[in-house]
Amino acid sequence: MTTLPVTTLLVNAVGLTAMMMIVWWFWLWKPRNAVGTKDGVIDIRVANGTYTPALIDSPAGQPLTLRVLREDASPCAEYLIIEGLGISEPLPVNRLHMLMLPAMAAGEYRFHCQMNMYQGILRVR
Ligand SMILES: [Cu+2]
Repeated sequence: MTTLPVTTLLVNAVGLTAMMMIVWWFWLWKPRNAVGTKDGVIDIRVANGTYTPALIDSPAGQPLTLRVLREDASPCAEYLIIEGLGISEPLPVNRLHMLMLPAMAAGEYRFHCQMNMYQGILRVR
């Protein structure tokens, strides 16, 4: 019986951990701490790989204005895509960007960057 060198085991452990983190980030991650809209407006900050807030509650049948401030200049954060609404919006860097959404039917609308790194959920109910 041969014993694996410690370095091989270490490399495998690091690789496995990285894979688990990728799975968690892309498929298992769910935002917590929902933030409600105020008078049909919500401020969203785009920085450090996350939208803040990433979970937004908005009343059904009411238009919503997203006031988005993208602080992350990396191309990853360039587009804000909202599923189910057909929105793919380029975001300027360090400039407040208004995005008007029409009155929406109740449901969950995922939003994310074009690479799915930044993720969030808009809950309309
Ligand atoms: Cu991205």
